[in-house]
Amino acid sequence: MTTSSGAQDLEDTLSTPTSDEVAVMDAWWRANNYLTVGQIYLLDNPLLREPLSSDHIKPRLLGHWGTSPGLAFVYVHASRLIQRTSQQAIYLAGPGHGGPALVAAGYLEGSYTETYPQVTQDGVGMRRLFRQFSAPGGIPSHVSVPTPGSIHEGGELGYVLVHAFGAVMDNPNLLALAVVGDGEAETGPLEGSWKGISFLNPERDGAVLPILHLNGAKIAGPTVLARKDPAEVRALFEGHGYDVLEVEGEDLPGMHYRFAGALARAWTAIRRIQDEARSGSWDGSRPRWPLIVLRTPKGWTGPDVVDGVQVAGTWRAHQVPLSGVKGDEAHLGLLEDWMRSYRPEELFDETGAPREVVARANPEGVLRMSATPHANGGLLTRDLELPDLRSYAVPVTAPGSSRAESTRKLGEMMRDVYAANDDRFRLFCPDETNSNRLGAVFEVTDRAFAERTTPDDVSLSRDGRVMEVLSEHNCHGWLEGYTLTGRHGWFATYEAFAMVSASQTIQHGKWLQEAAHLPWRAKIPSLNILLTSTAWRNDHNGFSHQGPGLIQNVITQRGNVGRVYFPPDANCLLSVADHCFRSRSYVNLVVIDKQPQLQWLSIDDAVEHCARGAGVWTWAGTDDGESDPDIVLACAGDVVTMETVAAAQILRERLPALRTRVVNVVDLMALPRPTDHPHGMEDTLFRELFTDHVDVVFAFHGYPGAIHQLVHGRPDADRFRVRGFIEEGTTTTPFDMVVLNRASRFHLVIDAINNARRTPAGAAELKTWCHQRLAEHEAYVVEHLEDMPDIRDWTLNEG
Ligand SMILES: Cc1ncc(C[n+]2csc(CCOP(=O)(O)OP(=O)(O)O)c2C)c(N)n1
Repeated sequence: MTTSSGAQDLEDTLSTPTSDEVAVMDAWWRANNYLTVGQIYLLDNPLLREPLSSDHIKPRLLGHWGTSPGLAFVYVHASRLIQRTSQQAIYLAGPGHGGPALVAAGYLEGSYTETYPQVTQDGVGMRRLFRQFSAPGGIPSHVSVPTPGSIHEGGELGYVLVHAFGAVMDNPNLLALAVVGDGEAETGPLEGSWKGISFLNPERDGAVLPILHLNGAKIAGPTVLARKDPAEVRALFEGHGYDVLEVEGEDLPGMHYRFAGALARAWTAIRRIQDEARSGSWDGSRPRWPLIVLRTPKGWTGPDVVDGVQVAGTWRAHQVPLSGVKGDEAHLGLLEDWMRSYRPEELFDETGAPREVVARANPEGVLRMSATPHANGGLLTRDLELPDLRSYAVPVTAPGSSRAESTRKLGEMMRDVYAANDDRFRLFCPDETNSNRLGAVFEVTDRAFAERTTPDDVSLSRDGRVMEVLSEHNCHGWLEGYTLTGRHGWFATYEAFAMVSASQTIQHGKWLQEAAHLPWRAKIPSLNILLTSTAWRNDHNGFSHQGPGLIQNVITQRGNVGRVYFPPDANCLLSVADHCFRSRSYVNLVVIDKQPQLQWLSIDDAVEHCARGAGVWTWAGTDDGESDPDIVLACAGDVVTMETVAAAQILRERLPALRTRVVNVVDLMALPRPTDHPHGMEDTLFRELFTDHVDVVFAFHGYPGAIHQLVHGRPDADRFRVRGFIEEGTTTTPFDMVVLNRASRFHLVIDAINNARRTPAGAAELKTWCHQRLAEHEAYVVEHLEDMPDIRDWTLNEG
């Protein structure tokens, strides 16, 4: 690679800060450290205008000191880089427990006061800043949603790089600075996330600069990478494809000069890679992106030895290095010495405002990392250009008379969404796009891949924009980073393995939940998750592939962020997907299998049915709609819907005197009361569907307990008899799956008879017949290794 002389000059200037620049950075850093300590310890006397007394100390000392000085050190150096280069940058703190440092950064940059005007840049505001931290009615201890500039709370460690990579995809001008904790680097998700560069395209994507912060310790012990021979660490990351730059020490100002040098090298390397790619002189090989390994002591600049024990540089510095300060004169004295060591009088003027020497470190306006719109992605969101969902409709002449692979239709829709939105839509999928029948997207784009390709590869190129990596953590985290910075996407995964990233779904849901309370946070595109290859149709893969657990997680979340949809066929899927593409700030779970399945509703009926969320399928039952039925057969989920409609047919044909009503639920969150979820249907509608006293046999795709949880508080909720996935399964036939879980059409018929308000003549005989059919099935599948033809090829014969 060649370096132009202009670029070399810039690198030289960047890598050799003047003593004035170092003084400014050091002042800002000291101010930040001072504010961090103040947030952890002080209730009052924020500027130390009087000697510290125990009255000034918080009753509960909460927060994490150890990581904070390192985070602030990197931050101020990044700010200088931004000042010099106007680089758009976003800062992600992997060790998000360093919250006070990032809150202090926003405060020093002025954006905190712009966001929260009561936290003024003076003594009064500083007192508020200190008191609110980790306090009831105040702000959380991490780099959480209320922190301006944050898209990454870092509470659950492991996701900093996935968020960073997601943020820069299709975001060519953005640099994501991602500080990785050395403890965090021990987590599975983080270990897998270094591979992000194998999917990055310098021509159209931005860059991630990982800064591995080896401060040596985690909560209670050393970290693996910090205790390794540095040569091994270097080899590890070189093996991942990075160009490793190392900075080590605690000497000042030496560290400022050395880190500035490393950052300058890293940044110019990134720009060189991008300039080459964007000017057409790139040979297409995967660039060696820079990575900085920063070795500083944990708790750098904090108390060295406390009560005769070494604290700085050890795990003891992780949280609150001086404990019991309120009642311990010696510790109080140490705290005062510590805070005064930053020379606050040099940093804050008589009013308490940051002095010029501090403020000069701040970039301007939206270039301040705490004010970047990339961290408030809704501000940048542009709606998707969406095709007309009707153009993908499956013709349905009669319900249940023909089969189609529903997700294939969604794939066609996604293909056209890709084509119309080549800068703001991506599909993320752990190696299953084709398997999940979404392969139509490959008609317009490839899988993204920055590593070597061979002639045998199909739909794989550096220009591809379908994100396939065999890591649910990467897929989920990339999509989160992508949507948090304002773009749209879907994560499509086998249902069972959505549990791999379930914790991420939960954490993102929490983020959205909190963001909903902050008017300044603009709504972002929803996190859309397609759960396919579902439990019921993983008869070929077996028990390990059968697990609908994510549904349970999402419905259990607090508040109104989670939505769970069970489109029973292709047209309903199209309608639900169209809604998800447009929606904002939700977690949308869409559950539907990929195998050929019966189609029920025309596109017009599907749109109407999905808009209502639930409705009576009059053509399936024998209910006259005037008086109450004897039994309600309800269903949510594609396979169990088929079983329900089949059960209703059996009852219609073999026990016509029993009045049945079939209710299909697409929007699961229509079931709870409106006070419990915004989608909850009004009581009158609930009664129209389910009556208020007739028993309901509910066939559910997921675990039965979910329905009981959701209808809690509805009239006579005990009348709901739920069949669902009860952890019975194996490698067997599709129908055997519903039989094993006692949710087959025959089980539903027996349940209906057992719970109906009337028992018409012939009911006992029909139950006997059902038992016989089940016995027949058991014998047949063992003998023939497939389902009985009348089950396998069943279609609805409208009576
Ligand atoms: C997934 C996860 N496991 C455990 C924790 C509890 N925890 C909080 S901080 C921490 C140590 C972090 O060490 P490191 O990443 O090195 O950060 P630093 O030393 O910079 O504080 C642990 C284990 C967590 N937050 N997330």
